[in-house]
Amino acid sequence: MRIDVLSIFPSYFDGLTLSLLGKAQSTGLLDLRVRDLRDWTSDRHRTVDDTPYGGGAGMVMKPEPWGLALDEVAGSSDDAEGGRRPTIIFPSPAGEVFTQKTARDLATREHLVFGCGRYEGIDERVFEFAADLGEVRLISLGDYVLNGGEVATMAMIEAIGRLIPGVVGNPESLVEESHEDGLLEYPSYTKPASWRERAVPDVLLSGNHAAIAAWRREQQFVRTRTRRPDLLPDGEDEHS
Ligand code: JF8
Repeated sequence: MRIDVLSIFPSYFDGLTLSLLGKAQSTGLLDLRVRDLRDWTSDRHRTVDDTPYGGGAGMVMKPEPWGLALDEVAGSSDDAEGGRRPTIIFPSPAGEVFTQKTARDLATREHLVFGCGRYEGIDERVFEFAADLGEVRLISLGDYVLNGGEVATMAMIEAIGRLIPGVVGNPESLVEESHEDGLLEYPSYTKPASWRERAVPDVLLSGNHAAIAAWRREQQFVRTRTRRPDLLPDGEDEHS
């Protein structure tokens, strides 16, 4: 999978070279290209923002650098020659909310482009123009306010990247994850069996694999009903 990121703070993404996604890049499973939006400015101050038409607080990102950047990373011959179009994602608090389902969908794409806004956002015509180059998605990380799209993009790339086949060594560890089966994960324990007077639940030491599986499932329902009842369809919370 190829992922292009456009940002005025490209060093935010240095962390994506660590750990799992760093390995995915060195093995060629993930081709991550982070670009500085200011590379597509031509004035001495490398200006990417301007005052909003109609007035109001703050600044808006100018369309011209975005147009040139998208021409280069999303309009590139590599996609178009194969008849393929990239998926162009703009993190936005006004977008659809990102979930594990969104991550699974986006993990099937060959080419993603993330456009990271700052200030009060991006000139609306950029989204219209981007739709000529690919499928445009406005996606929100959640219902709270960030200062820009970078942190949301990092979270999305991590969630998507680990679903690329081969990135997570043991594929079984993917299906046991919170949210993959619509329930929260069961609690985990390791040695020692007693720590600061706190014991590991007996069933986990019993060697009874059926009892362990049943206990874990039960814990998933208890936790989900307590912490995230919104995840349970009505009537499916009758366990314990
Ligand atoms: C932004 C550009 C976001 N869940 C979220 N809260 N806030 C944002 C966000 C995204 C882009 C920009 N300010 C300027 C905030 C997401 N995704």
